[in-house]
Amino acid sequence: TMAAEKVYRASTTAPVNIAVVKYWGKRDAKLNLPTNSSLSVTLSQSDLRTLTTASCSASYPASEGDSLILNGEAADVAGARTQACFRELRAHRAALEAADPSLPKLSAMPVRLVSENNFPTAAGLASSAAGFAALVRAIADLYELPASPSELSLIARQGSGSACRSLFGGYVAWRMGDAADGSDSLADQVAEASHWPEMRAVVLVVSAAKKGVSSTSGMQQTVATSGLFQERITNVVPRNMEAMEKSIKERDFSAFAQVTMRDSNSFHATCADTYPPIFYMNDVSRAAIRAVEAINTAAGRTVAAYTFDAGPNAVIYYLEKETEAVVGTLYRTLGEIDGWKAATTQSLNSSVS
Ligand code: 2P0
Repeated sequence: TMAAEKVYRASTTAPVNIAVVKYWGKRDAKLNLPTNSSLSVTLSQSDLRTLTTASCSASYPASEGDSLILNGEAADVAGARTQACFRELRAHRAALEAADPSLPKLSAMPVRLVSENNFPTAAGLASSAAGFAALVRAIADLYELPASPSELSLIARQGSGSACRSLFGGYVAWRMGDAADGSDSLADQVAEASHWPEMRAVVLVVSAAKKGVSSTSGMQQTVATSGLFQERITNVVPRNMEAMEKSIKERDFSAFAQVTMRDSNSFHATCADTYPPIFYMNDVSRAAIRAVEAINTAAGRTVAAYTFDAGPNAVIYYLEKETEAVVGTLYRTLGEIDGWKAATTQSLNSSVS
């Protein structure tokens, strides 16, 4: 019949987010429940985003099951985290279908996903966050689920922790929650991007190499071995979350920048305190820190903030009016440093969206 051959389809994009108070540590590895809350800035979709199309049809052979083509190549969907996302989204759709028998039975059809990043997946930028956020929203749109971004963040979190923050633009908090089933571990928006339209970020790509220690295993090792980690989750992060939210509400760049840099340093210190130690930053990363310090000293104010995730690349936050002082100086200074001769810098002066 015609109905059996119909292909249902939905496309969406999800942006990359870069944390200014970092997620590092799980209290439940299966549900991706964190040991601390975190806060991120969502970058502009024109610069860094994943585009995903989800489709389903009764004509797709059941024997093929669900599938994903990522950047033109077949990718695995059998992993427990991807399976958790599919399972939850299908259960929501099945509930709608049970309540309204006139709805097509999409929940019984295989899903095909086609996904593409507009930035190099290997560059060590937060591709899993945008990837799982796009996967979840594309299927939720396909299934016409009446779910809010926060409700979808609960599902995306199970794909990759940081993905829950990519369901919102602007400034986004992931509240750690305390329920054992994870029902209160979700993202909410602290402020729209338009609240602070002068905010910019530049990404300095040090290395396109894949990172040595994955975030998932790195944070497990930290939780198991670092004493400094206890201080971080008990005192440092709660203080940083409060100061960060205040700085955003008051558009206080100096406070925003100082908390951002100190939280990045605290995260990398707990990595160094992990046994055996984990090093994500390299000499080139440290040169970028020195360059930012020199810029702030020369300005007599804090006009730039660095932050590093689980890799050597730097993200520098600054305000639009300081573009020349920050980005201009950064490129000139880093050009004189040995490590940067082989490095590629990428100007992604993004307004957050
Ligand atoms: C963050 N990172 O808050 C921190 C800062 C890396 C350093 O979230 O195991 O890929 O999938 O939940 O989300 C990277 O960890 O880890 C991360 P999983 P995820 O952005």
